[in-house]
Formats: sequence, C-alpha cells, structure tokens
Amino acid sequence: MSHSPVFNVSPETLSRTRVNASQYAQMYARSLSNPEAFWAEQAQELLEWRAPFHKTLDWNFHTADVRWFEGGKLNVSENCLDRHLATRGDKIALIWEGNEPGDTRSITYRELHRAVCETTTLLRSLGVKKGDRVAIYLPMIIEAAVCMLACTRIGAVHTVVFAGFSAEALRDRINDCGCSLLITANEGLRGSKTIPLKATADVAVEECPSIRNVLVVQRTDAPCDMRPDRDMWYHQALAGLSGADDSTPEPMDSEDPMFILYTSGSTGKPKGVLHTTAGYLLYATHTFRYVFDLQEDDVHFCTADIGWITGHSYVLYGPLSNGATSLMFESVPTYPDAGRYWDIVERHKATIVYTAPTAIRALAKEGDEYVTRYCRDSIRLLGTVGEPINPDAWLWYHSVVGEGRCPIVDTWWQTETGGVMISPLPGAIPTKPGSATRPLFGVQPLIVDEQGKELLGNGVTGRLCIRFPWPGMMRTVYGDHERFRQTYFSTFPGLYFTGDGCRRDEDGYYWITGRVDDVLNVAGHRLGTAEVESAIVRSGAVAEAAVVGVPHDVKGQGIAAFCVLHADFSPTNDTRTKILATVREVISAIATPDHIWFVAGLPKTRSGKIMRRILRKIGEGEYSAVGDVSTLAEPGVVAEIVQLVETSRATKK
Ligand code: 7RM
Repeated sequence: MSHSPVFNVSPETLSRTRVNASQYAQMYARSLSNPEAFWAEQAQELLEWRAPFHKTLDWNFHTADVRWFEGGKLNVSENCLDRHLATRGDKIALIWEGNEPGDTRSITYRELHRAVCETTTLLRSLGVKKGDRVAIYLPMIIEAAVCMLACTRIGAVHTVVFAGFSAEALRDRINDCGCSLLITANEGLRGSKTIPLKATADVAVEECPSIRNVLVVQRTDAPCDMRPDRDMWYHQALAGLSGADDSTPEPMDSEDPMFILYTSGSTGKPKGVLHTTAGYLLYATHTFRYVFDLQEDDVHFCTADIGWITGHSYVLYGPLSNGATSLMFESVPTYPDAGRYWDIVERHKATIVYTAPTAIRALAKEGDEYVTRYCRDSIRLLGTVGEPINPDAWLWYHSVVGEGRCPIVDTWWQTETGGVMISPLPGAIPTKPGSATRPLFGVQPLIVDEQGKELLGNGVTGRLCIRFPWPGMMRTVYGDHERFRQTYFSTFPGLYFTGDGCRRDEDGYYWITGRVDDVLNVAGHRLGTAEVESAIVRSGAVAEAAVVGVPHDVKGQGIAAFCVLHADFSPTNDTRTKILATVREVISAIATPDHIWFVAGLPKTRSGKIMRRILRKIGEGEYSAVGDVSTLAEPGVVAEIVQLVETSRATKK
C-alpha cells in the first residue's frame, strides 16, 4: 500500500551500515544477472575451504535437483570455530542465560573449540561416523550447541528435536532417519515447569531399534533412570576418555548432508528437510552478515530455540561462522515476568533482538512498563520472524522497545529456505510496518495466480514462488525425493512454490499474507491440519475431525477442531479433556486446540472432500460468508454448525 507509513533509516544507522540503498540495488542486480559469479565470490570471501569447488551450480527445478559448489571440501565446525582462534580466540562466542534470571555462563571461541573437540572425541569413541544420524533432544543449553558442532566436525547428520515435543514425535523422527545415538538431558527447565526429558526419551527409544546409545546431559540434580547397557551420563563419559584426542575435522563435500530438521506440511507426517554442507553454511553466514548488518562488537539475541530452523541459522551457525557473539536463552519471555527479554538486554548489552510477532504481541499486552523499566540503549536493530506481523505490534516494537531509533527487519523465510529470503537491509531499505519489503541478494521471487500464470508489475496478489536456486535451499526430503519434488515443484512446474500467499504493492514491496495450503501457523510454529486431525482421532472418542486456523490475538492463529463423535461418546468436558490430552501426547502442547466443537457432520462435497473453506469462515465468525452450500452432500450441516458455534461463543462471553 503506497499510503502506509514509511520508516526511513536514521543517520546514526546509515553511518555504520554495510550497504546503502544504491549499493543494494547494484549488488542485487548483479546477483541476478550473474548469480554464479555472485555466489562463487561470496563463497570464497565468507567461508574457508579445504579444497576449491570447480562448478558453482547445477540445477533442475523439474526434477528438483540442485547442487552448489561441486568439488569443494570444507568442514562446518572448522568454519565456526578453528578459523577464528587466531583473531578471536578470547572473544565470547556464546552467552548463556539460564531459566533463572542472572544464572548465566559465557564461553569464548577457544573454550567452545575445546569443548567441541572433546565431544567429537567422545562421539567417535561411541562409533559415530560421517553420515550417521544423531538425534538431539536438549533444552537451550550450551551443550546443545557443542553437540551440534561436534556432529558437524565428524560429518554426522544431526536432527534436533524441540524439547517440547512428545515421546511419539521424538520416536517418529528418530525412526524416520534411523539415528544411532540420542543426546538428551535428565530434565529441562522452562519457567516454573520442569520437563522430564529423559523419561520422555525412554518411552520414545523403547520403539527405536536403531538407537545404540543415549547420552544424558545433567542439567539439574533430579535423578533419572539409566539403562547401563545403553545410557551414559555425558559428563562421566567425557571424564572417562583415555586422553587421546580424536577431533580432526572431517573434510566434507559441499553437497554432503549436514542436518535434517522435521517440519509440518499439508499432508501426512512431518517431513525431514535435508540441508547440505556448503550451501547451507554459506547462506546462513551471508544472510546473517547482511540482514543484521553485523558489527564486530554485536551481541546477537535471537530468542528462538535451537529446535527450530531460526535457532540453527541465527543462534548457532550464522553467528559463529561470522565470529560473532550469540546469546542463548533457556527460558520463556514471561518468566519470572514480562520484562525478562529487556532484563537480558540490559544485563548482557544486546545490540540486536530477533524474535517472533507472537512474543511481541504477548509482551505488548502486559504494558510498556515491563519494557521501559530496563535500559535498552545497547539495542541498534530489531528483527521479527515466523509469521506476518500486524502493524500495531510492529509499531509497539518500534516505538516502545526500540525507542523509535532502531530499524526493524521483518524477515520472511522457511525451514526449507535455510535462511532469510525477503527482508529489508538496515540502512538500505526504508521499512513499512507489516511488510518484509524486498528480496535479498540472489533471491528471485515471483507471484503467480492459481493457474500458475505470473502476475507482472506491482499491485498484484497471488502465490509466492521462487524461480532460481539459492545456496541455502533444502535439497530433498530425507528418504523421499519424490515427495520433495511433488510438494515444492509440481504445483507450478519449474518453480519452487513456498505455500504462502503474497502481495506486491505499488512500490514493489512484498507482503506475506499467510499460508494458502493446509498448514497452520500457531504462535510461529508450523502444524499440518492433517497431523492435528489424526491426533484428535487417536483419542478414540472422535470418528472424524476437521481442523482449521482461527484468528487469535496473541498466537496469530489458534486451532479450531470440528469433531464428529463416536456413538458411545457424548459431548462432555471429559471427552474434551481426553481429546486435549491425546493431542499433547501425540504431538505437543503447541498443537492443543483452542476450540473443540462437537458437530453432527462435516460439510463435504459429494465426492467426500471436507470443505475447509466453509469451516474457516465459520471459525472466523463470518457466518454469512460461507457462500453457496447447495452443492454439498448434506447442505443442512452448515446451518447446524453455525448455530452451535454461535451459541458456544455467546455462552463463553
Ligand atoms: C523461519 C520460519 C515458515 C512459514 C512461512 C510463512 C511464515 C515466516 C514470516 C512469515 C510472514 C514473515 N520457518 N513466515 N516468516 N510470514 N512474515 N516474516 O518461520 O518453516 O517454521 O515457517 O512461516 O508462512 O511459510 S518455518
């Protein structure tokens, strides 16, 4: 919208900025006219190679095959640690802020390097080799970073599973990629709650035949069961090493797998997004440097958990590869109160804050005083990620948190893209509240209509696609390349389809409007409707369920579940509780429905397809917008559902 407010960059920001507006335009143009030369140059400048690559890019968006930097050899942990030792050995690599305010620990590059070498030796002594898969189910503690880096040193493929996931979710991920080792902790701490990680892991591993060992980090004093033939305390295992160092970094091929991260799609089980060594590392390194306009003395506070891609790219790999200082936060934004982020900013003098719109909305609700109580003079840049940010939340973040002096980078990207794709560059691109603005270097977005016809020019709305590869893109779905091709390259042949709707305004700015597929975004977390529905049915009470997203003022999207009960169950609170408990057990608390509506039947087409569009409208409270229902198999169910939802909402208020 050309009439939305535009925030230009202050002279203060401009004076220390990496690229200005005309440099952005120049560099962007070159990254499109000669992408291979652009990325080859970035690869040489930003990474340290053991052997040079001889072919920059090989790609085919019809077969979904992409290869970058063929022939090159490098090691991720060497790039994140060893290469900084000469110049930044005593610089802080990670600052850790624990669950309790002030419980902190810092580790320099030299110390982190040492810790990673020891853990590498330990993992090798347990038989972990290049290509093996290692599951990491840990809280936000320094050991998590150490274990991830140790995997990359060996060339083992890590798969980090968010510590909030259930035993079933953990089991399925381990089995999907056949992990031989699981690294967990006895217990996690999140606010006033403890999380029984080892007990949950035990239930999972019961049904994981590929797991040979479980390493257990001792986070708290709480005891836990240990199976002597399988389980080992991490600290004891380290202490028991014979002393011989076995930490030489494995030189990896550019396209060797680096990690797998599971993410929800519109159908079936979560898919294992596979990222490879050189392309991912280069893209995380490059985007971190440019999007956050990195300065040597920055303290980067990204609030994401390492269980998500944002934690991988912008807590760990992007910052460390650049030799920056990164802050890891174990707890939640509201513990002990809504001032926690700003307390952390004040004590650790954070210069960049990168968080999710859902957190911003939750904190804004608690009032400005929780923010203004703390000194935020150190902050020079703010960032958001995970979902569209509404202009109100943007303006609060800008004026209250940033005192009106810090640019905001609204970064659009996905687990699949490895790093940021669309975002303003501070100092180069004026911002508009709610817009991710412009593509980064080498990113070629386009908007198409439902038939796949490109919508040219400005002032258009449609589906967001990308027409050319970038180094950080996922390479495959682990073990299922056809699913990869189908999901991303078959809707609009020859293009990568993001699953997002998007508008390009009169100024050529991009506005992401949200998912256009059956993927929900609940508090920045991705969930498939199919996944939640099958969890609900697992409760045994429900014959059929249909799940849709509904507007939620803090979470962005909440979950509404329309459930048809089995004959021997009644729509009571007990039934409701049973369903909620099952969803938490099968997926995690993130997937807990906000509304459960017991209905007699679901609106379906005559061929049996559930009409989610109708349920979405009802969930949004737009009862009159359900449209023509006469073609449904049983048109009468719609009026019944509307009445039920209206009544349930009226009695709640
Ligand atoms: C990094 C991450 C990806 C989905 C994506 C979008 C949504 C992410 C923004 C956004 C609007 C943003 N990975 N999304 N960032 N929507 N503006 N700045 O979130 O795989 O978990 O989710 O998130 O729908 O497709 S993710």
